[in-house]
Amino acid sequence: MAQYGNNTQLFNPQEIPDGSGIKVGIAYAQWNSEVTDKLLQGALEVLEQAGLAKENIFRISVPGSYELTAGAQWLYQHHPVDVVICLGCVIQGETRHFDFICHAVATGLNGVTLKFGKPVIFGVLTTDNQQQALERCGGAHGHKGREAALTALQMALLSDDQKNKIGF
Ligand code: DLZ
Repeated sequence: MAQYGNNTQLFNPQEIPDGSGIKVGIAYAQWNSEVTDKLLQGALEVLEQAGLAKENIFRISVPGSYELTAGAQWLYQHHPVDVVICLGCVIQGETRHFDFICHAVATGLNGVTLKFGKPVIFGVLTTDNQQQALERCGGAHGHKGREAALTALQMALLSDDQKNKIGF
């Protein structure tokens, strides 16, 4: 099984679980789209490798990471998804905007998990500059979009397991 904390060795296709029975929502932010497009592409590749049909992937594009919370909430309200992946990239600027956005999206997404009792995967990069972000979506530091998709599959399957154990 893939190891967390060392994602350079992740994503041997043979290690990706069978996700053919899973429905996934993806909310992704348009800010820093040169990064979030790569995160999205990596996540979609993993879901495809897991055997998800295209019609079982529901996407919503939101303006910035701050809006990911609303996107995640709408996905659970309007689509029959088992798990939601949120993809964004917040880059430190000269002002404190970074802190407010990061705090809001982290607490917001956690709130959606608690409200719906279903997993929301935090695929939001929070970096000092664009280079650090690019290194984390297919560069020296792995691929956080692919990693988020794998986490989503694991969480969806885990919650299926839990349902089976307690009989509903
Ligand atoms: C305004 C803003 C800034 C300064 N930086 C980022 C960023 O680095 N990453 C990101 O995803 N979004 C940023 N935004 C936009 C906010 O997330 C949000 O869309 C606006 O504040 C409007 O609510």
